[in-house]
Amino acid sequence: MGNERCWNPEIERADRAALEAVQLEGLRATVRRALRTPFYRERLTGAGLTSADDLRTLADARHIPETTKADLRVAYPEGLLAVPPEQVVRVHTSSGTTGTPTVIHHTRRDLDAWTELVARCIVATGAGPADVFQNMMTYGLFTGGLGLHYGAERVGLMVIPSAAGNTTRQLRLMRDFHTTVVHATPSYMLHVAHKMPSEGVAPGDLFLRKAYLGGEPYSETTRRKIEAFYGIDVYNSYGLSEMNGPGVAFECVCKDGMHIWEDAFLIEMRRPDGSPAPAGEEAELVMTTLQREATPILRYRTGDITRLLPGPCPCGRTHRRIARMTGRCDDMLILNGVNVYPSQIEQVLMRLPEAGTNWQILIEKAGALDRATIKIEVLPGVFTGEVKALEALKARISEQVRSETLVRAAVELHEPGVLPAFELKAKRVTDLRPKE
Ligand code: DLL
Repeated sequence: MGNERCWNPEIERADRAALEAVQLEGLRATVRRALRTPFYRERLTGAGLTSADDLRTLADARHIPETTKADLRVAYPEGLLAVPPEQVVRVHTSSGTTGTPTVIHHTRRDLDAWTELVARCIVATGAGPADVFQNMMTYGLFTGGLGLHYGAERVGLMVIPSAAGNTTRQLRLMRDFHTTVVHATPSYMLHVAHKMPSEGVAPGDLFLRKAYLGGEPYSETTRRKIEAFYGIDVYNSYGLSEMNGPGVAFECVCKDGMHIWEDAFLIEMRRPDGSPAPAGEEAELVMTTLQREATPILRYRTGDITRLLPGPCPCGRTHRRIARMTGRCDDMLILNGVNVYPSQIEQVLMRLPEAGTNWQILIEKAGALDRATIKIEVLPGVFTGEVKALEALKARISEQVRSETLVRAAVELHEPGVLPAFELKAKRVTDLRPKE
């Protein structure tokens, strides 16, 4: 497999020394840009880092303060902008809209660099211009849609920008245009599989060969289940909006861990106490952008738990591989691909004049999709009203939660004192989704 085709063989197969030289240059450029932003200027000078020249080796990155999602929110909307506004050509924000989202600005070169990374990922899976690519990810502020779109066009695949949802139409497009590669969340891919019998479509009626699945965690068992049902190869794709979106790490034809593009991102593995984890140990992935102009981000704590895989990959790419994510080190939930923190839901609920003090969210699987139910205690007076009024209240709560967090949830109203009370930390989330 050593001769697998690469989009950019020079960099994808670069030896470690060459790669590290590119990284050091990228790190210095990133710190130089970061020093132009109000947020990082204060942060970096506070840590005694006033010039990018202070960084002599990659190991010096340890002296740079870490960045968290909360920091990015504080910097909203332009505290991290490192270029004049007229150079910005696009903006993306994180999913979920309550409170302050995290914002990533892109220059034309940033979009070009992101497109290049995605092009590498696509070619690494063996796809090429003869393929028909149906992009079943949400287009918009969410990076899943546009992120893959331009990379696929650059490689020369025919792109069907079908976006998420409308399964009947997705299946029709797949059949009529002979789609060979799809991009979706694993839950949506399973949902389509569940719907196929009632749509009168069998896997043999389709022309599918590959699926790029990511945006949310899934297991090796789920991968195999999807592969067996459709008769295709599934490639794991990892990314996050703060690091562009998809195109951060992707499996190659070996399907054994995801190559993380190290010329674009400096990676560190962090133990909970902040110390570096040795290769092979599960730890939090921390990332620094090395190429981005508009929004440089230093030592970003992704919250995602993974480990570096040892040894070279038979495909010949030298960029290291990370294992499938095994969890998060915070309480972020991913519901049908939408990221949400329980605190965001709480903010919406506690603004309601009818709300009592206690609430919970129950998460289950309904077929292939995640189903959320919010149970909330309401003030005693509420239950003296008519059934119709109670139904309207439930619908209003559900709508407010949806419009502010993008999470669709059923709502149950309860009398005060019915939900379990907690003396210390409240356990708001009951997640009954199978772990496999
Ligand atoms: O989910 C970007 C993306 C879109 C990646 C499409 C891949 C495909 P965010 O909405 O910012 O961005 O969510 C990022 O989702 O920190 C992980 O917790 C989780 N995540 C993404 N991909 C995977 C994966 C996009 N393959 C957050 N496995 C990340 C496990 C994943 N978790």
